[in-house]
Amino acid sequence: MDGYKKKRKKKTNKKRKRKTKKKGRDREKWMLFMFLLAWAFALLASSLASAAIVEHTFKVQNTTMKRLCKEQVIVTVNGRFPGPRLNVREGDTVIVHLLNEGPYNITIHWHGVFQLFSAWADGPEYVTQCTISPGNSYTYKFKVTQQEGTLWWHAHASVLRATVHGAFIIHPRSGKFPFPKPYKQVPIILGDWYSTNVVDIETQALATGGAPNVSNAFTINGLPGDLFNCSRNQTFKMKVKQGKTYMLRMINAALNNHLFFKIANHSFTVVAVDAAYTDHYITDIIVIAPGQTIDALFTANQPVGSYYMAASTYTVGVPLFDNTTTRGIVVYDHAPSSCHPLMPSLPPFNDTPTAHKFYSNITSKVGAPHWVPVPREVDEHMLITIGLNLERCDPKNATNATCLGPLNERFSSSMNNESFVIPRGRGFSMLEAFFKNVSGVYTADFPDNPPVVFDFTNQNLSFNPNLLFAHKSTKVKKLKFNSTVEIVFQNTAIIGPQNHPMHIHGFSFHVLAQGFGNFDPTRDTAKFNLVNPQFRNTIAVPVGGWAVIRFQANNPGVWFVHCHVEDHVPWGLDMAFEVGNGPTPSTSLPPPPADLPKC
Ligand SMILES: *[C@@H]1O[C@H](CO)[C@@H](O)[C@H](O)[C@H]1NC(C)=O
Ligand SMILES: *[C@@H]1O[C@H](CO)[C@@H](O)[C@H](O)[C@H]1NC(C)=O
Ligand SMILES: *[C@@H]1O[C@H](CO)[C@@H](O)[C@H](O)[C@H]1NC(C)=O
Ligand SMILES: *[C@@H]1O[C@H](CO)[C@@H](O)[C@H](O)[C@H]1NC(C)=O
Ligand SMILES: *[C@@H]1O[C@H](CO)[C@@H](O)[C@H](O)[C@H]1NC(C)=O
Ligand SMILES: *[C@@H]1O[C@H](CO)[C@@H](O)[C@H](O)[C@H]1NC(C)=O
Ligand SMILES: *[C@@H]1O[C@H](CO)[C@@H](O)[C@H](O)[C@H]1NC(C)=O
Ligand SMILES: *[C@@H]1O[C@H](CO)[C@@H](O)[C@H](O)[C@H]1NC(C)=O
Ligand SMILES: *[C@@H]1O[C@H](CO)[C@@H](O)[C@H](O)[C@H]1NC(C)=O
Ligand SMILES: *[C@@H]1O[C@H](CO)[C@@H](O)[C@H](O)[C@H]1NC(C)=O
Ligand SMILES: *[C@@H]1O[C@H](CO)[C@@H](O)[C@H](O)[C@H]1NC(C)=O
Ligand SMILES: *[C@@H]1O[C@H](CO)[C@@H](O)[C@H](O)[C@H]1NC(C)=O
Ligand SMILES: [Cu+2]
Repeated sequence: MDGYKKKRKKKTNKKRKRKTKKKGRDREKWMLFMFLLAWAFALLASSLASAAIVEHTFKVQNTTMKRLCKEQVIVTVNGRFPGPRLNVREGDTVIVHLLNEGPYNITIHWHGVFQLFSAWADGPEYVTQCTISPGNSYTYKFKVTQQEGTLWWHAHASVLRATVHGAFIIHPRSGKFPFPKPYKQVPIILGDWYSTNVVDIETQALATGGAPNVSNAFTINGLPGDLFNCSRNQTFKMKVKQGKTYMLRMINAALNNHLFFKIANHSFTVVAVDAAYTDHYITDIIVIAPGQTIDALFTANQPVGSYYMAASTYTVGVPLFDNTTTRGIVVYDHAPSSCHPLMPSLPPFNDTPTAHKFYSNITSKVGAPHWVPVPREVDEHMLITIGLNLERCDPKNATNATCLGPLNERFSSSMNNESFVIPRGRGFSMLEAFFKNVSGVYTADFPDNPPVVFDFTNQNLSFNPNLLFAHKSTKVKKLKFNSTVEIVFQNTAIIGPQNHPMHIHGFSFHVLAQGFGNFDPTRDTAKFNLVNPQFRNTIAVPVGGWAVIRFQANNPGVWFVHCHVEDHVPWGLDMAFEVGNGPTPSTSLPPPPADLPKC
């Protein structure tokens, strides 16, 4: 943050110097005119805030932190959990030097950033880059354009994002929001905490084929809160002044859990989701899926006192989950120190009606900065089933001999019955293979439709042996530059129905409709909102239901598509789009940076 301010200042000073020189060269009678001109330019520059370079160094390292009465070595950026906050203005260029001084291979993803013509900086391991191994470095460089609001950055290798993440805030270039400027902006990063090494948990689960151990606590800005006996003094406190309006920049960085969030006796006005402005939506509860972000205003309009903010999970179809509650405190100025904060009542864990109302009710703000109309003509129609599966267990095969998944098999998951294998150990990332035309890393035959049509959401078929097993592959769907794609994400009930938050890299998409049961084109196409649908990068597909999205593939590269429930990623609930180059050099993928890590 400090670096950001310094750079900006330098630039402004340079400008001023240039102007002073010019002024000095001009004749006396022009002096007043020139002075006025310079003054006008200075005004213009400060209001339009010319694009700057925002430069940071991220040192990935082991850090010992104490939570829940136990010290734990975690991987952090610059020793912080959550990691450093990035503040940029729309139009700025971001340069982050990543130095890996930690024990694991790592990459960083800038979640929701469009990465227009900069796919090399997107980050998912073996998709756009090989990993940065311990002792090595890579510089991420990209421009942030055509979007503003709250996003975030996180590790995109193994499960390291559990502790390697932070806010990525894109301020309006003009300094103006399409609503009155809030008194203060406060990031609220919802995360989770594991009292053991998360990488060990994943390694163990992938070895056994079973479900990974669950987190021990949720956190607000890294703190579990005072419902945990050992974390009484690890409770996030937010001081407010009565009558003032605050903007919460909320991020769900938890690995596997959707979260309900409330502040006792206060309501919110949602003004943006996934860095796209929305119509003002008033609610007393926020529901946020892993990967999603929400900008919500709240006014400290209650009697002076203290009020808890609290979060717990929204979960359906998961037998074992973290059922704890994290909380922080909103403290009004002059609140008596002895007062007992009021606690909000959170919904039951499986309250799908509450979640669905929030997820489906918000609309985009037509004509707001960076608003994008829904493309009317569709070039590619896809129906993609998403859900869990099994992988056959073979007691005779050392690599998959342990069978702690359902039916003594191993957990798997798929999209259109293709269970994605991240192409490690193939010499190149998928993006390099695309750019250099190397074969053997992936194939371009991802199906447009499920291979078998069945009653997708029928739970009587959850353990039907003909439907359970999915083939392992690394397949992409090829798209022509600038083509428009419409996707029906259809949840299945295989193993059990769940809400899968689907994230697409490189694009935000319009959410045309959502519903329960099987998508029915004749009935459900009529429900499409083509006027002011949500514009998101992560859509929570209703449990036992579907969601329809549409986007324009205006960005060449290989773009990962996956469930943002971390457990489902290595099991295979992923695919990728390979978007071809446009007609000109400026609409094509540039060559890779010289320091791109090699496999
Ligand atoms: C970091 O911590 C991990 C897990 O505790 C440990 O295995 C590793 O040796 C440590 N590495 C460094 C460089 O300190
Ligand atoms: C996961 O939990 C099980 C049961 O509590 C425990 O035995 C195991 O050690 C845990 N795994 C890790 C990696 O902490
Ligand atoms: C927390 O402390 C209270 C009272 O000191 C005790 O009753 C409760 O069992 C403790 N809870 C845990 C999880 O240790
Ligand atoms: C609370 O903080 C104090 C001082 O920072 C520390 O000594 C104490 O152990 C902490 N208590 C708990 C329960 O974490
Ligand atoms: C949370 O889960 C634990 C163990 O799974 C259980 O003992 C406990 O009663 C649950 N608590 C709540 C509030 O559901
Ligand atoms: C404030 O919240 C408490 C606890 O949630 C509730 O009992 C009370 O009715 C609320 N008061 C007002 C004025 O909303
Ligand atoms: C929002 O939810 C309410 C109540 O469930 C419903 O009546 C209304 O139509 C919804 N609005 C939108 C835009 O989805
Ligand atoms: C596990 O072993 C079986 C039988 O050898 C094999 O068919 C299956 O493909 C193996 N699993 C994976 C992930 O390859
Ligand atoms: C064992 O499983 C691995 C993958 O898990 C697979 O590649 C290999 O072919 C299997 N070997 C045999 C003998 O089935
Ligand atoms: C998935 O593919 C396998 C073959 O790899 C097939 O046996 C199975 O029926 C297919 N399942 C579905 C749901 O399409
Ligand atoms: C891509 O499509 C947009 C609008 O649909 C259009 O404005 C733009 O010119 C197109 N770009 C190219 C290179 O065709
Ligand atoms: C880490 O990266 C190195 C170099 O690319 C590779 O050899 C190694 O297998 C990777 N380790 C893991 C655990 O993926
Ligand atoms: Cu999922």
